[in-house]
Order: sequence, then C-alpha cells, then structure tokens
Amino acid sequence: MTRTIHDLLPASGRAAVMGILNLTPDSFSDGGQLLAGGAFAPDRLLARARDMLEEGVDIFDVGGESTRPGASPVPVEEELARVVPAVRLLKRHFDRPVSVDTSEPAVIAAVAAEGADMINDVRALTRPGALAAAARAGLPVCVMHMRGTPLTMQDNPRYDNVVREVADYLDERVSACEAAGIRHDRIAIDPGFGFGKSLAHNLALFRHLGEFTARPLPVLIGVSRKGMVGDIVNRPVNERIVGSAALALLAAQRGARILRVHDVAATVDVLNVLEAV
Ligand code: 7PJ
Repeated sequence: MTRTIHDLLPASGRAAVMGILNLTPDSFSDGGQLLAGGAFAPDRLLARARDMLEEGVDIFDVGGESTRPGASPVPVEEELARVVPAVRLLKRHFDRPVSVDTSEPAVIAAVAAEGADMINDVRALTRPGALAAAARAGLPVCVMHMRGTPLTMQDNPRYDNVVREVADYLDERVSACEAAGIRHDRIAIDPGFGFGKSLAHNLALFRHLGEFTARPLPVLIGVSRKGMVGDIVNRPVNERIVGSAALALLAAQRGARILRVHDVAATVDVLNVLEAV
C-alpha cells in the first residue's frame, strides 16, 4: 500500500469529483437521507452511491459527524457505528476510492482497517493522536482550514488578511503532517470555504485560489450548496445546484484538483465543458 494522493485523481488531468455521502441526521442540505430512524441504512447508501457512480463520481466521501455551522460534537462510538459499516459496504460493492470525513484517531484507525483510501479532516489532524493515526494508516489526507469550531465558527469571524492567514495555517499543518511521517505526496490542502468565514472572506479566498493551487499540493474545494452559494444566487439550499456547479467550474479552471460536491452529474457536466473548450 503505497498510494499517493495523485493515485486517487483521474489520469486525464481533469479534476476529481468527490461525491458527498452524509451519514448524519442533521447536515444542512441532505441530513438524514441515508439513515432510517437515525440508524445507518445500507440500502439507501448503496442506492445513492450507485447513482453517483452512474453520474461519474471519482471518489466517495463518507462522513458521520455534521460540521455545519452550529452543529454539536458526535460521540466517537456513534461516529464509528455510522462510518465503519459504510466504508465496508462501499469497498465491497464499488471500485472507487473511499475518503472518510473525520477528525478522530479511533475512526481513522478503524476505517483504515476497512480499506478506506483517504482521510479528509476539517480540523486538519489537530486532535490529539490524529496525526499519528493518519501516519500509521499510511493514507492520503486532506487538511482543511477552519477558524473556531462548528458550534461558534460563524459568529463574526475576523481576519486581517484572510488569504495570508489561511495559507500560513495550511503551510503549518502540512509541515506538521510531514514531521509526523505523512509523505508530501499524500497531502491535499483545502482553504475551508464557510468554516469561520464571512461571504467577503470566502470570495477573497476564491479570487486568490491561484495562490493555493500554485503550491505543489493538490487543492480540494468544497462549496457545494453552501451559504456562500446561497448568498450569491439568493436561493434556498435545494436550489443551489447551478450556483454550486458554476463555482466548481471556476475552481477547476483555477487549478483545484478535487471538487467535493453533492451534485455529481452537474459537476461532471461543467468539467466536460471545461475540458472541451
Ligand atoms: C468540507 C468538508 C469542505 C473538506 C464539509 C458541507 C460541510 N471537507 N466537509 N472541505 N465541508 N475537505 O459539506 O457543507 O469544504 S461538511
């Protein structure tokens, strides 16, 4: 097992479409859809994953902890009970890499044992033991910038220079990963749209995406159906597909290599348009 992050990306050079499979009851745009009475529902997960596969997904991203603004922490036992069977099921049924959205060392170790292919951490492996767990797992990781915690992060976030501060933080986390033994070619970075950022902050980061994609590490972006899109197009969460796809297209054009999205078909369409022109 010597996979790098580059092994998870399409050989064509087009950006990878990462399809979101939320196993949480309370995610802002699709909470509860893959659960039955709060519990893990294998048939729903398989159906959703099969749809995504037909639409052209490159990577599945499974998450058992909601990190939407205002969300409360989930006990690790609950996260394990949601995520471990999901990874097992996806690995058994589909030939696509499975990323796991988690910050917990115990979850990192457990999903690695189930054959997960990537760890996607909105807390950038800052929890005690997380860096060591990821290094031991030998998996590619994505480290994301967040200011504050999901519970409070949207309470008036402030920066002197958001682009500089986010870039410095990501550089620090990449160094921490490497110091812990995670190879450079197993690390992706993410400015963390919507995580402790106002619309102005998100737009500044987006305008300067080139400063992140100029680094040698692949950049992942997640804007799908987020408040940022809602603020721009002035639409509720279930009417943000076009706005989200437009941002995904612009991100890909600016060099983003992984697009984390709910709407796989729309994202594949815009990437095909980009490739064609
Ligand atoms: C992101 C994420 C993101 C990465 C979530 C949501 C909230 N992981 N997990 N980047 N967002 N890497 O989907 O709206 O932006 S959860």
